[in-house]
Amino acid sequence: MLDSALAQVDPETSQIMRDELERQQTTLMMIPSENYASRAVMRAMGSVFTNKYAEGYIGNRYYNGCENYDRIESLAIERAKEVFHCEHVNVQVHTGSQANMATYYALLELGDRTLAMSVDQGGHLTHGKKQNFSGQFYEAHFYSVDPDTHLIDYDQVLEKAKEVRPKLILAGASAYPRIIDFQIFREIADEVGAYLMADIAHIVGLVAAGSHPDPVPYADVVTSTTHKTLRGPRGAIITCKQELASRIDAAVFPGVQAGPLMQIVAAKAVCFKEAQSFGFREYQRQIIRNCQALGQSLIEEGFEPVTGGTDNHLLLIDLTNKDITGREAADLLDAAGIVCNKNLVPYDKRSAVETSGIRPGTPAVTTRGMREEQMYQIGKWMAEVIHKGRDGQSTMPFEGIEEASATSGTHEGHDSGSVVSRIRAEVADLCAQFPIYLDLGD
Ligand code: DSN
Repeated sequence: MLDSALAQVDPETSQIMRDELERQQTTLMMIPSENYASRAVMRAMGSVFTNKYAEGYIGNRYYNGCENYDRIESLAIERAKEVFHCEHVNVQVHTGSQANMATYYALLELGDRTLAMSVDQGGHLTHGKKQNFSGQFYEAHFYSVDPDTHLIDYDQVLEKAKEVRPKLILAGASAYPRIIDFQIFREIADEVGAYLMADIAHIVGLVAAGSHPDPVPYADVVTSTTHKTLRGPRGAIITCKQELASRIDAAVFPGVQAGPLMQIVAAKAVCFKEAQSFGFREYQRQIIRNCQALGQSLIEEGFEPVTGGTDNHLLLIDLTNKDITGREAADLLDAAGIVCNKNLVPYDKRSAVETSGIRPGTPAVTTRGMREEQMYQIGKWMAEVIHKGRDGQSTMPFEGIEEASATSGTHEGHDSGSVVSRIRAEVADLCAQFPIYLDLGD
């Protein structure tokens, strides 16, 4: 990766890459949609498969010389089918958003009605937001979470489905900390004659490991990323029933894409193998245990997770009772080396730029080997940063880390800036105990 060839050809890019490696090594990656891909996955991404066009599908390409591309795509498909027990899978689709776009394109006519969770309640941009294709080309309707429990209210989804009569119902979220019941969604879809699409971009690893109910038996189409809890390359897949296979494939190519990224398809093959390997199920279970431990630590500090906790890999923390916005909190935490994102909470009174919440998650820190004990400590650090770190703190990550290391452990009586600096140093110490990519910096 960071080899001498790159450094010789392009020292500037090489240096930025080294800086990013150092950032990843010395900070806590707590954005729930991020993870550390394995060396094997990264090797496949940076391989000779990047050099060739392979438009078309196996045995039916538009360019010559694709024999190894057929082999690698077949391998990825075979493995994906073993992992997801699906009838058909498209492994060419570039991203989660394009997977959703291709699905809409395959199943809907322009102007058809859709029903999904809105982005301000936990859904995704591609689930009908008006600035996105899904809100511009289709008539998007939304179901909400319950105003008190913040859980999906399946009775309300049914009521809304009967009122809207959508052609497609979408189950899935980017910021929902609880189990999604795909069987109930299937029953609702059947009641109104709609397609059911499940977007499991976030929870895919949990699903693959049996730690979250599986949508494949219930949904007509399932879309997913491969780089979040699945820990593969930045990419996506679509699985579907056999009868929709040719429509989905045609929607991906030539519908919304041309040449596939075959180096990414190769890396998907690797990640599907890793998802069947010893330890993957336990890894996914540990993600959940870690998230619950983090939630417990934060609850003890007076924080309020939306729905009271989590069943999955993320927490949505409502900061309203802490008199701090999500943006301010995320910036402070970033300065302390705890990288998470601001997020709207259901029925948020603030804008998407400010927000009232943060959305910490545990897939990446679990990949580093951290357990409940470390999550408990991270929760305490988060609380201290949010409670005491606000005044006088630079929001520049890393600033003051050397100085803070020297004074680590002498925090009583320090001002808010030094609270952040001290915790930044303690975070770096913890990261050093759970190293990643040690061999990459040479
Ligand atoms: N950006 C992803 C997330 O963080 O949830 C969704 O696309």
